[in-house]
Amino acid sequence: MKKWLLFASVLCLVFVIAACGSNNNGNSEAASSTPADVVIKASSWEFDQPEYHIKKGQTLELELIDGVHGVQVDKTDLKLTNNKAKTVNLDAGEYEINCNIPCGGGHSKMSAKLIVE
Ligand SMILES: [Cu+2]
Repeated sequence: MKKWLLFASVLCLVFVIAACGSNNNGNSEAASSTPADVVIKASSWEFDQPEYHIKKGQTLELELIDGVHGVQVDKTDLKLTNNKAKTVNLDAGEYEINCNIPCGGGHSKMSAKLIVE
């Protein structure tokens, strides 16, 4: 009888662990099932690349590594918030991107270039 109880407990534990594991997998699959064409990774206080190249009609996404940041494409109404891909329908050219969320000491240094091809 005790053996059954132990077996049942272990089985429960396995289910709990499996459920946690599949939840995590579900999340990462959801994120990677619609990958943006270009991802800007932001941390405090820099973007991961000095410039990003994108073709008109492709999608652009902001990924936060640490801190809370946003992206504003200068002189346009294109803004990005965390993990929400947007289609870039800007004319070809060079645009400046800045962080648009006051994020602390290095906020004003957070800029990069977006080159639309
Ligand atoms: Cu900022």
